[in-house]
Amino acid sequence: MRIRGVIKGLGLLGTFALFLYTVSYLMFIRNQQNPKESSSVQRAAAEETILKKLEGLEGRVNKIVESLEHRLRREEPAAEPQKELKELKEVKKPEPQPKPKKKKAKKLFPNSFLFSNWGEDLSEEEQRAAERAFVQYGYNVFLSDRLPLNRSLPDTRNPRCATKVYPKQLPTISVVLIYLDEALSILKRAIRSIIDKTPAHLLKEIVLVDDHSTHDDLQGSLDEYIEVIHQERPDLIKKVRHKESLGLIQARISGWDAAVSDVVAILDAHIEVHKQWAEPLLARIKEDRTVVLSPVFDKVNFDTLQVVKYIPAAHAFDWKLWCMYESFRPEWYKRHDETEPGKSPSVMGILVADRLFLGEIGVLDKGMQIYGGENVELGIRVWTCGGSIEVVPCSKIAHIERAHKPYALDLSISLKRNALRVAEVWMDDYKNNVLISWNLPLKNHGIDIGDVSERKKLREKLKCKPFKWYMDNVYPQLDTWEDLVSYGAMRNNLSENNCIDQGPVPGSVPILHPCHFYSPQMCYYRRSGEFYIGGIKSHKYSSNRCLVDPGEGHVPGLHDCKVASQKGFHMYWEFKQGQEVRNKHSNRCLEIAQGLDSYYHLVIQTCSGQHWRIHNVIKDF
Ligand SMILES: *[C@@H]1O[C@H](CO)[C@@H](O)[C@H](O)[C@H]1NC(C)=O
Ligand SMILES: *[C@@H]1O[C@H](CO)[C@@H](O)[C@H](O)[C@H]1NC(C)=O
Ligand SMILES: [Mn+2]
Repeated sequence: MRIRGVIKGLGLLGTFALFLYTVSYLMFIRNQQNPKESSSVQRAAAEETILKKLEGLEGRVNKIVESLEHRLRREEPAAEPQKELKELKEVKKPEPQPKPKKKKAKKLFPNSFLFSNWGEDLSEEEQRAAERAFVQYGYNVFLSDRLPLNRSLPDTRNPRCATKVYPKQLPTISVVLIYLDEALSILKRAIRSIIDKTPAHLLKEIVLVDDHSTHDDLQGSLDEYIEVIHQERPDLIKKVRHKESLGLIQARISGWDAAVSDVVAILDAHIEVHKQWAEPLLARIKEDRTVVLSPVFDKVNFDTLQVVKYIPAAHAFDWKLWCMYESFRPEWYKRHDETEPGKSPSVMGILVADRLFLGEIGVLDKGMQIYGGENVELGIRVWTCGGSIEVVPCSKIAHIERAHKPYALDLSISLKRNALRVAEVWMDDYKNNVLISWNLPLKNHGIDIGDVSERKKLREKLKCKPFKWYMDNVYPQLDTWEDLVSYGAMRNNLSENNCIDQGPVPGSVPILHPCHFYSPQMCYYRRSGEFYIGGIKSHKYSSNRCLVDPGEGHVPGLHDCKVASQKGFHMYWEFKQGQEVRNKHSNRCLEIAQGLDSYYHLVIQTCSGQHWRIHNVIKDF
């Protein structure tokens, strides 16, 4: 699963400092560069990547602030995904080194993430072995191989969870572990923890789904371990091995297919379950077989393998269908009982459900490839076709957030395709939002999404509710973009190779820049008259950046729309395709004008009848 994870690692202030530092670094790069000299696509792409990360980070910092405001007394602030953090570490100032210990070995891999917080005392030979395994697996296998399989984990639950009493008679559970070239000791530890922490009379089987691993130890050595387990628990473990790698989604489906118990839990294999993880899930499904559940994940650091507690949160997504954490609905917080299950728009990937019910509603979309989007499809389908989704705070799973994944390098390719399937089958008129979010044209986007007819038939057969119902009732935080009328690059026909661009970040002055069509140049015009430059946010609680006429001078402004609105800035514009962009208050226009340097600049001035075109029209405006 994609880990838009909550990380405590850096803490709020650290994250904020890192964010600000990076922003100023970016500004530095931007200022170094004359916009007229840098039209190369590579440059733009590099910029785009940095900006994307910044956007992501900014969003998350906003969320942190929000969630802090939201629940000030909680001990664990939400933070952001490890992936972005890691990449950002490259611009982080080196921290002062602690005093060297006596006869410490030379640091052989000073730039490896593995050794930033771990491995001080290793010999050179050990460092080499640890680094080799880390590069291969994305987590610290060297350490894993040296920890007991039944190591104890801190109890990170709310203390009241331990006092809850669950019925003795509960549905039985099949635990499915999906893996592709997982480290043997990690997989064994997952198995060990499931056996040790699940009541024996409830644990019917563990289904190992091997998505065509190539490592030898996942054959012979794993089988030896299974033999040992089978001496105490005959036939507990079932192995499903794929003849070729089918991807995470197909692997999950095949795991469900092989399972036979009342309830199926489909998990990653780099996990350890916590004490009493199964009972709250099984009790909830016993009450209502149509509820699909997720435990709360704790993070296991990929380097130290230590457990970091995460607070319970809902699982949701943006319009690209990347998954992310989200607040529960206000009702959950009002109850002031952190042990109660909370409603959730979707799951992150790991899921626990009544086996037959999951089958009745169509398991997962078989037509999806590799990774991503299947969890959102499941979320929408379960909610609109008669079930519901909940996150269960008293059920905890420790999950390693890997530094890198074994599946395809660029997961966005499969996610994009899968997201388009979800849009086509489930989102009715709102499917455009997925296309807009991926910056694709509404017609002829040229991406083969495969056959969706089976999925459409399923939706009809189950008589599922419209997507509008889902947004109104399950995920109202999502901005429906209903009054969005156009999007894409904005060009003036006096200078066709230049595009409106958000300008330096941080900063509040949009500019004219040679077109590269990446997100800093994406514009969005709403029927309300708001003009966003440099991206559009998926959620109502996030803020976009609005073009404003400062009222005097000729320099256009670009400000947080909520702030601009509070301050009464002139932020509403009259615009029709191929016509002028005129401010509704000041009556001045956004135009381009040649400066003393003979280049065109973006200005606000008395309208002279200039013509602008935006790349994509959603509806006539
Ligand atoms: C781990 O297993 C060993 C051997 O069975 C046992 O002696 C030890 O107490 C166990 N440790 C924990 C933390 O359960
Ligand atoms: C820009 O477009 C307008 C309207 O189509 C046209 O009248 C004008 O000549 C164009 N200007 C240039 C420089 O092409
Ligand atoms: Mn995982």
